[in-house]
Amino acid sequence: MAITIALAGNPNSGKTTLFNELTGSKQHVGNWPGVTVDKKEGKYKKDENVLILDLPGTYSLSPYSAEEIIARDYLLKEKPDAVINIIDGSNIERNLYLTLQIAETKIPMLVAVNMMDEVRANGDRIDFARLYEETGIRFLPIVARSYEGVDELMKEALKIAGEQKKVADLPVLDETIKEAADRLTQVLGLQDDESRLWKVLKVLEGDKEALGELSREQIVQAKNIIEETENKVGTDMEARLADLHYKYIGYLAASAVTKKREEHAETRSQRID
Ligand code: GDP
Ligand code: MG
Ligand code: K
Repeated sequence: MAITIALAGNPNSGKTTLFNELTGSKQHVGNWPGVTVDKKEGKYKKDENVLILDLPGTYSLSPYSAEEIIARDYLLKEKPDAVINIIDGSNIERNLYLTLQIAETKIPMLVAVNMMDEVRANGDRIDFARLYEETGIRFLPIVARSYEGVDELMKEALKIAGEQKKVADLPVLDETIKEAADRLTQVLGLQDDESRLWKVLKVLEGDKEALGELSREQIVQAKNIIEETENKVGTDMEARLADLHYKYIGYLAASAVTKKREEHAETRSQRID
């Protein structure tokens, strides 16, 4: 039986470079907009029972752009056996937002921290053991462009795909939002649903697609919970949830990343081959 591994990441994180290496494809890696909107799949060159899928590059799994909708629908409806979330190691904070979103889908995942050549050249340090300790998710260093770490990455990806070990809830929410999430879980009857956290957070955010799946009665009750919680926290729910996610990301980065020169975050976007 075939195993499917999806590659998900921000634009320019190196997904296509990794995809081409894994599938042996000689295809040119382009950077122009829209190049990865097509769903690309290929067989893992070292095991033809493994299918590799290159998802469109996205910064989140919101239902706003075509890329986000493709990536999100694929992860939630077709469900790969595992996700390799590839992130740019020289820009960890920005990339971790998508990581948290994928973690909330509960699909077995690991994180490939790419561009380690640049991280090293910048003199930055990443504490991989700490990232694992904090999240229970494996973070593995790679240099996709020169195949460094790629075999180890695939070995681990196939292991987690085989074990089907779900990602645990990360300590992102505060008590007030947790209480709202628990109440909403009851209202939606989601106690034993493995996508509970994802669904509840999306409804709390007012995500159109998630709301579209509720009955009218559930929408009324959800809106009540949202309104009461917004009154308690004094800000709208979408902003509060974004804040909590960024706060956790800030904490993770502060715990595990040591930057030698801060200015690199800015010059990095102008990187030229
Ligand atoms: P995608 O948008 O996620 O598909 O990213 P690409 O695979 O197109 O890569 C974006 C850019 O980063 C390209 O110029 C790649 O050559 C470059 N790149 C990919 N992997 C690495 C790496 O490990 N180190 C460095 N320095 N550059 C890389
Ligand atoms: Mg690409
Ligand atoms: K580059």
